[in-house]
Amino acid sequence: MGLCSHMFKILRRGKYFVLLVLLLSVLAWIATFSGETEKAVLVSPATTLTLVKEDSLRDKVNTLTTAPDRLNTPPQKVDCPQESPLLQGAMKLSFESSLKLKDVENDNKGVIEGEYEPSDCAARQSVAILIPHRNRERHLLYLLHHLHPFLQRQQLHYTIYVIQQAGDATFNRAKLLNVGYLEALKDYSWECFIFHDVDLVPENDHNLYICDNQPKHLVVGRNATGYKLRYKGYFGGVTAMTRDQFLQVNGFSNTYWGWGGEDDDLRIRVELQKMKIVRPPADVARYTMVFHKRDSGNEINKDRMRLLGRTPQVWRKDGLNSCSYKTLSVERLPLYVNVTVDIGKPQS
Ligand code: UDH
Ligand code: MN
Repeated sequence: MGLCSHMFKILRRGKYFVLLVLLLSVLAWIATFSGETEKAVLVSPATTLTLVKEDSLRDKVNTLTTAPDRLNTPPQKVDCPQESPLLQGAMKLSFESSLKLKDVENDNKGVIEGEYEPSDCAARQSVAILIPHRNRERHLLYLLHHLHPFLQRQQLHYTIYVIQQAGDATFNRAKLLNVGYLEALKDYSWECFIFHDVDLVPENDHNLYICDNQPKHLVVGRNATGYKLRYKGYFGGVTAMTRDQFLQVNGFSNTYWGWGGEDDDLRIRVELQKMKIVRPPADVARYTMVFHKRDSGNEINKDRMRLLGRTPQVWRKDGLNSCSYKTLSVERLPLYVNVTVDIGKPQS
């Protein structure tokens, strides 16, 4: 009798145990099944198309290659090394008048719609290169020719954006760069922005196009100025700021029409935020400026000193938050995203 009741108890417990196992299996099955449906939705072509715009090349490739029946998460790439093994150091630059856009496209097959990322490691930063532009096609070609391989040797994930000012009103470099920042962020959540003159070509790939914890000025020297800083506090030509640093200073002022002042204005904004401009060593931060004369439509801005005097009072309301423009087209060309924009004209 004692033995019987003992057996009965074990059987009853066993029943609950079997029930529990069954319940757990059903839950596990549901979890797996819902995961599968989510993946299946991701690879449906229509959804992929809308997602692709927002994502990086890496995400695009992952999404497109995700097999519907795959259970595991995609394999993670290892981080690219702290220092790229592909760097070459100082280079002698040449600007061949026979160079064609097609040549540059053929040399950069890994670039798709201006975007590139290393195939074998995860880039340390995602960087948007913004180039203000009007009527400097030859300079743009030379820059693309040198900059694409340069950035690839640095193992970066990047896209080059060219912001074209439409019409023939006075040029406004700073406003174009604000537009570039706002438009690039519609594509991807870039963590770093490089504001880049079209005619400055970096000579040394140890000059890293990544952002620091302080705003970075990349042009210490250029051929035309004997490779010396133009003046103390100069913050023009090529600069690197994180998304957050640029937002914190409310971007560039929109009010500098014509040549000069807008880069000093940005320096004042940075200083008002108690940020400190950093620069790479002088032997690395060297550029060749493709020779040019002053452009018509970009005459010296005689009002720039007055504008600089009021920056501390107006920076909060003149900048990214007041940048009004009309995007006329966004063309995704093989080597860059071409944003053509109507930024208006100077008031009065
Ligand atoms: N830019 C254009 N188109 C223009 C004007 C300016 O694309 O019509 C852009 C371009 O990216 C350029 C940048 O704005 O690199 C800065 O303009 P800039 O190159 O004219 O400025 P920089 O300080 O030259 O280099 C000043 C005039 C040079 C006079 C030369 C006489 N020695
Ligand atoms: Mn120039």
